Amino acid sequence: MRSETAPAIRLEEYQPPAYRIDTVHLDVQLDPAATTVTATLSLARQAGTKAGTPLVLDGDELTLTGLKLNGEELGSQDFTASADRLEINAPPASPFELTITTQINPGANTKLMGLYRSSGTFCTQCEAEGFRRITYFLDRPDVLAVYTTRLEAPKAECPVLLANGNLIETGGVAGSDRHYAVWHDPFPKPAYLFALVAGDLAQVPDRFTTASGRDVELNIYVEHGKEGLCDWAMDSLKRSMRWDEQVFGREYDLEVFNIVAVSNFNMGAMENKGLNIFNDKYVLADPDTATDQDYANIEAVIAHEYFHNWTGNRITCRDWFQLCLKEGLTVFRDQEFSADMRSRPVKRIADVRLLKSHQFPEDAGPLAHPVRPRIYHEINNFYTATVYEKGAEVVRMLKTLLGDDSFRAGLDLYFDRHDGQATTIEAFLACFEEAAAIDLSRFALWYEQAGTPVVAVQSEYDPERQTFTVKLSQEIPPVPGQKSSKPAVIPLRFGLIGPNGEDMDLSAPEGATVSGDVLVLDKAHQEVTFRDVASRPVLSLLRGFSAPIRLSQELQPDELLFLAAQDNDPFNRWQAVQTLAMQDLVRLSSLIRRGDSGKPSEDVIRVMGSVLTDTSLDAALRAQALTLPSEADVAQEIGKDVDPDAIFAARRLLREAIALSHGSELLPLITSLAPAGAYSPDAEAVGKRALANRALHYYAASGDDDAARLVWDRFVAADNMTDRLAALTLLVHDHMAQEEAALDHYRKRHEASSLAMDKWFMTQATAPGDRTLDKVRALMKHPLYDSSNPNRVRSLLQSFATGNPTQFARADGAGFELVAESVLAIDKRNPQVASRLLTSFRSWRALDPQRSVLAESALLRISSCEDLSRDSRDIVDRTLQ
Ligand code: 0A1
Ligand code: ZN
Repeated sequence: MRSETAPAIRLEEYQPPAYRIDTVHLDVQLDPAATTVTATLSLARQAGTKAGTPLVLDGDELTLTGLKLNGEELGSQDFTASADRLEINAPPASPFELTITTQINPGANTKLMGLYRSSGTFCTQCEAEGFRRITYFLDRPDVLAVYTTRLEAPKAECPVLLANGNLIETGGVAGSDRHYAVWHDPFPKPAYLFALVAGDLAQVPDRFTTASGRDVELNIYVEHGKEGLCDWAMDSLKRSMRWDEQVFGREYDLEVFNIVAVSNFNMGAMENKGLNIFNDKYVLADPDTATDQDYANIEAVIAHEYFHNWTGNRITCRDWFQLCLKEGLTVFRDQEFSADMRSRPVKRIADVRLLKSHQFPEDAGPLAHPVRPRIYHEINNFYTATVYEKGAEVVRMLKTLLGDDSFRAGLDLYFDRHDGQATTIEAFLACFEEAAAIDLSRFALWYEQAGTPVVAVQSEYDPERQTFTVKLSQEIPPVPGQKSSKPAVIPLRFGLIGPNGEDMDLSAPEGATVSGDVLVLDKAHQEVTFRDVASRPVLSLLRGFSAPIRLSQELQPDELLFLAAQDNDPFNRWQAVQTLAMQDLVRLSSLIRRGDSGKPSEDVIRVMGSVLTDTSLDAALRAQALTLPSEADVAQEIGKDVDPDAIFAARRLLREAIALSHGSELLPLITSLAPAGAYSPDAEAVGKRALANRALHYYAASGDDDAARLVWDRFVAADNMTDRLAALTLLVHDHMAQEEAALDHYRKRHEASSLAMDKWFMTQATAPGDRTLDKVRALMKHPLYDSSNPNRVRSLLQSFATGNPTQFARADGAGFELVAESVLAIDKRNPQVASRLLTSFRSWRALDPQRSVLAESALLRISSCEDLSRDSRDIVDRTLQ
């Protein structure tokens, strides 16, 4: 029999909790196989709850071993208990105390939710619903309590004992080898922010003085021997703390801020109050094992988790439908932080690339959902690019519409008014409405409607009347479960560029609200007329990607070339280069599909040449412009009847043509750009390495011996992981003669570093060519492959499924089969990792008929599994619907 779909939870059915929990005292006796948790909860009926209303607490795989009410053992007639529920039939009318004892087995917890062990360290993950795997509780974000946590464990095995808040007591347990620590967190919090860590870890200490002069102790805890890999994370933390004070006026509020890095973690990191737990991939770095991208990710994730202290912890979500309230806002904040730390345009390009490659396909496929969903079956499946990345775009649009000052005033009001509360998107928006005296009821549609709006643009210049008219229309393509949609409020940043390349000075146009350089499109169709326009301008629209939309703008090739060379907005300049390349790749793929041999456009080759040689441009920006749209980007643009082999061949053709035409410009870029001095992850050095490696990527396309030798030499001589991995990727993905030698060389050098070896698995899993599938199967048997480690599974299988379109979507279906088999195997251990992997099928309907039939049969095979987890059941049901 097929496993059941979990019941639907609906936003409209939200009910406040019947009981409050004011304080929680936890006593945790740590033991790998039998940990005892005694939770003492002080409870009270909420106003409006009838006396005698049963108290129903959530549980998940729990064993109840004791239960007292106001200190008295409860009789079996007074409650019912099962692994996932504890009901007290008739609680007292006045406030009461419940003492619950449970026994759990952290060593057997392979789901990595609740209390589990990662390489011998006890740690927890409670978001979204993991606390109920530790004790019975009202495990919902609108129940806020003050926690005191006492941890006890053998001192030799667990010298480090950590929980949320401030440390208030430590000591030895008389007559035993055990010791204890008591932590108190004065800030009321929901259970999902609870955390504890216990183990034998090294401590990397530091300090921070807040703006108001309070001294905060900072610590990063890591496995022994990894202390030297924490400098960048610590530096990022201190910069985040200062930046949040300066830019948002937010100060840290406890005496200590602890970070723990663990090697087994389902997601990136977790913002538990005062005790952030991280996937070690977002903490550990040195130049030899971490790339520039890793350094940037660490900076961003450290900042993200730290910023949650205000946006998420001090102010949390009323229910899980409001997840974007904390996530969208916090992603926006971390994006702004990174933009301030580095080049703003380059950061914006990277964020938009991520949005388009992850969120746009989600929004265009069967897993589409609004930024604030209205229904879910399994909340773990809603930690999505839509909630996070599109959620951040919505906050960014709010800032664009309101202007910097009103936006800040609205946020200040939000922090003042809702501190200590669990709240909603409505309450958030109300703060901006009040601060800016503006009606945001139409804007709020961004939270309600799924799908990416398509904005069509046509323009006309009338030389006689000196008018420039822009016709705009918007539409959201059909989305599952959303039959119709209303026009959204879309801020379009723009400029009209005159023949001299300068933005024209314009007076307010007719037909739309324009403030500064932002035009607000808020109707299905709108016509905007600019007067006194002396000559035909080129319209640069959606500057800085001011809204998460698809633009359908019929620009002539000469206009695109003009924008690529002249636009004052660096983002749109990059976008123009990308659009030119994209148009050519779409054209070439369709020719190749028909069996013709296409010839790349001279225009594109020329533009790429001018980017290569334009030293007035930032190196990082040049590297971004020279990066062709990915295979997945092109597939998305084509939209239906996709043949990944044709797209691959088109990209290869264009890459070779660029290499052939600009061979002489490439070599100097490769050799002369090495930043001087010791490795540094600063923006300038990163930009230089990116450009040199991009040039190498083209240079290698010639396939000749000189090129192969240069790539190998750079691989061997590299003094940092960025250059080493760039060269290794070329050797392996271009199947150069020294492919195997390079993989061996790398393995020997990095065998001891799990994070570096993840890259080794990933490089092989993403290699094009028919041999990859067998290679991936062989790597699954490699001694270093570990199916219980989420990072390792992601580095091999997730990167195969999402980063290797021609092999995942092989025309014989073997790629789909491999991923389906893996989903089924992993699902038994770790449903969250399995269901994530399963989302790689989300664009299956866009494939050509032969491939989509094979993808469907792999999905049906998963669906027919009898004991699928609710996580995977939810994804497979929605993907097939
Ligand atoms: N709140 C974290 C993300 C997170 C979500 C769920 C997790 O376990 C299932 C873990 C982390 C963040 O936004 O960083
Ligand atoms: Zn977050």
